[in-house]
Amino acid sequence: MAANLIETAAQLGARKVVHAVCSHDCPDSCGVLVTVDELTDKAVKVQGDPSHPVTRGFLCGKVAKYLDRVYSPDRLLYPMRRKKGAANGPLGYGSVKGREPEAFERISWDEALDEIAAKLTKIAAEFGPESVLPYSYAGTIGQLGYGSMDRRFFHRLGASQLARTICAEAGGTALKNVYGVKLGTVPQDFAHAGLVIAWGANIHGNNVHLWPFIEEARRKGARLVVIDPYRTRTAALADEHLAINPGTDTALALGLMHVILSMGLEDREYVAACTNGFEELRAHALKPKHSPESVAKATGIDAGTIVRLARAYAAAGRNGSSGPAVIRLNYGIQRSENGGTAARAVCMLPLLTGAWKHKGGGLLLSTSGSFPFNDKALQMPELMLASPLGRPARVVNMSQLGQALTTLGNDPADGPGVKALFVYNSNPAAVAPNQNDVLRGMKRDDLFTVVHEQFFTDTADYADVLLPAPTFLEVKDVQGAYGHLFAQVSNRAIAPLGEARSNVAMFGELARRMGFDEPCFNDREDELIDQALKSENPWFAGITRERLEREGHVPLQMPVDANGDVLPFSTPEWFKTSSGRGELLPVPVFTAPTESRANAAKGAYPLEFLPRKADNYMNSTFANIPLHQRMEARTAGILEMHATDAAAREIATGDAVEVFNGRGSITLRALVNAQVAAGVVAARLDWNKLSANGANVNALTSETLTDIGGGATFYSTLVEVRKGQADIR
Ligand SMILES: Nc1nc2c(c(=O)[nH]1)N[C@H]1C(S)=C(S)[C@@H](COP(=O)(O)OP(=O)(O)OC[C@H]3O[C@@H](n4cnc5c(=O)[nH]c(N)nc54)[C@H](O)[C@@H]3O)O[C@H]1N2
Ligand SMILES: Nc1nc2c(c(=O)[nH]1)N[C@H]1C(S)=C(S)[C@@H](COP(=O)(O)OP(=O)(O)OC[C@H]3O[C@@H](n4cnc5c(=O)[nH]c(N)nc54)[C@H](O)[C@@H]3O)O[C@H]1N2
Ligand code: SF4
Ligand SMILES: [Mo]
Repeated sequence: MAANLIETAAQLGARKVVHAVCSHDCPDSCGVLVTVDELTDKAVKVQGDPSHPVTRGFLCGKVAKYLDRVYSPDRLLYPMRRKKGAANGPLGYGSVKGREPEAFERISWDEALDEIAAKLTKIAAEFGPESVLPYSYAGTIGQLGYGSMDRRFFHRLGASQLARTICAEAGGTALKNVYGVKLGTVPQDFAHAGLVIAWGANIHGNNVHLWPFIEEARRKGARLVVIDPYRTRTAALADEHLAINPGTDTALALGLMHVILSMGLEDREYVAACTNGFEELRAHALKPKHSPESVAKATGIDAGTIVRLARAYAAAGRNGSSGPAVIRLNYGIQRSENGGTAARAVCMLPLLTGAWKHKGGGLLLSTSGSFPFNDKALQMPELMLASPLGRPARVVNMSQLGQALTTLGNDPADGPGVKALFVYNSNPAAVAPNQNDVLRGMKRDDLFTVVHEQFFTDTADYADVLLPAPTFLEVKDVQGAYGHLFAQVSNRAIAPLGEARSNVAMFGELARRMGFDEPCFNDREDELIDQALKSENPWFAGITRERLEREGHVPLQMPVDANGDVLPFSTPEWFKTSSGRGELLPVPVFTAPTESRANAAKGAYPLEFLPRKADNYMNSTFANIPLHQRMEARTAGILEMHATDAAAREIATGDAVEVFNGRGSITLRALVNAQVAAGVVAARLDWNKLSANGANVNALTSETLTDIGGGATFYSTLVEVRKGQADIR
């Protein structure tokens, strides 16, 4: 493969082709071939790696246009400092139209690092190092960029630890509770399925490289059923769309179990060999409250459909005439108050039918547990003991940033208030829940804020010091995936633009300024990659940096069956739970979210709100790129609502509407359509400063945490809607 690349480069003359990996927070982790003009060191083309078995030569719509992002005139290219006296807050549109915001002045890296080091040192001495809060998520999911030198730095400083819960903690923990490890059906094997259920999973929008395998299965007769309260493009392309009431997936899963178990459709042999707690679950699922009729009331899906789906699910793959059933569970259902239980309940379904035994059967939530990267070597938690604290620092939950910035420290037992916020790989001003409290916190005059970014994001608006970060074309990294089983090295295709510095380089430099003299702060990319790959786990056998550099992508050495297939959970050896089996206990109990229509009667906000992701953005990333904005024009500033709810409020398509609850209000334009059922309204995530009154959907979401894992509950949000404009704040 590498030989091919070199030949291609030679044919191209002054051009070379470099293998990189898309580092965005997406299950697909695509292999990307970057064509670079060697004379100008400019990337001239990006394409999906045709030799990567999951990328298969294509990129999603967002990254196919990636050069628009890399070479955007709006890139933050130099360190900057907020001018003395410049207001701390929204910078307005100037900051996204190629002009450097007036509030900032350019400084050198030396000045920036000196200032940050001096400030952090002073704050740590005065208030204790835990008054420093790092805030990062998955701007890059490269192992080094996501968490290596940054963690070493904050551990050595004694800064608060951040619980990174905003995305996947509830579902991830649920999967581990049931299976002991984050593994699932091999994505390529979806081509062999006879029934595919996309459960809280917008495959075509968020995970498009799974789609061709599903299409292949459908050409052979498979059906695709989508369970989603919103008519996503995945739902529109499916054989059947079940518009479930938000937050009621546990009820539906129990209803399906009720039908399967009352008809005796479970796989007895598999259940006996591979599960724990079957009799308890059976007794629980067979209760009348889980009958199709009762479940229909909670979920909004009629009883006949539930029976039909349960029978089809249990029958798939059994009679030899069709392929097995596979569930693409994604993280949609776990952004809900009881989302951990819901994910656990859905995860149990293939344990009852034994769908795991068949190629293409089972369930896929995440494959991230297949990659035994040595995070301990990368992140060195033992450095906390070398910090002035001399102990592990307290943990702050990132899904409650508003509370952390506005109330932490009020009770001395919780430790100091947050005095310094260091943001990288994230745009919390736009993506964190309960935005009004988050912004109130960020506006505090006594808060020192550093933001390491590629663009002047909503969070950059609140920075005291801004540092330029590179895109994935500009750095070297090593990456796994949460939607396939190939390890990859991402090579540096071009030099960092302007004065951008990688997370690794920036935190390494800063550590030296702070006087941290441990040699680990001198490690560079190659050393870190070697450390990341150093593992006793046989799944990484033979996977070295040199091999990844040579081959681009390398499959994990997973155990295979007699046919050479990787069939997770087909046999008892796969389970890593304490019982050594698929764990059906405790039995999942359905409770409607406190913020849901089931409980709406008690409050003034009767509508369930879906504050969605955009198909052509990546959370808040790409929201400022004109080309991507054009692809998302249909839903720009739009509230989608059902005709019944619109009529009841005398709202018509095109009307300005105020969407509000006790936490905030935003202004959108109504679009009356059939994307949502009556009782549900939907709008998508955007940058605040590109929104009507400077606030996005997260002005309405809450800091309530999920039942399991302490995750965010974006999709358990009640609102009311009225015609007219919210007051501009
Ligand atoms: N284009 C694009 N791709 C992305 C992203 C993006 O922003 N844009 N984000 C990336 C990230 S960070 C992640 S975590 C993954 C996430 O990928 P997904 O897990 O697919 O994430 P969501 O879009 O949050 O949720 C999926 C679907 O769940 C539905 N849903 C909401 N509430 C419920 C419920 O109670 N029950 C059921 N059954 N469904 C519900 C939503 O309407 C949504 O269509 O995608 C990644 N890929
Ligand atoms: N309403 C609502 N809110 C949500 C969600 C939702 O569906 N609805 N989804 C939630 C989910 S699942 C997630 S994962 C979070 C995502 O939240 P975030 O992780 O904050 O994701 P992004 O909005 O993509 O912002 C990532 C930022 O990192 C920057 N970045 C990229 N690469 C680098 C790098 O190498 N170094 C540095 N320093 N910066 C870099 C990008 O420019 C970008 O601005 O949002 C959550 N918020
Ligand atoms: S965002 Fe996802 S689908 Fe798009 S190129 Fe990156 S990894 Fe592939
Ligand atoms: Mo996410």
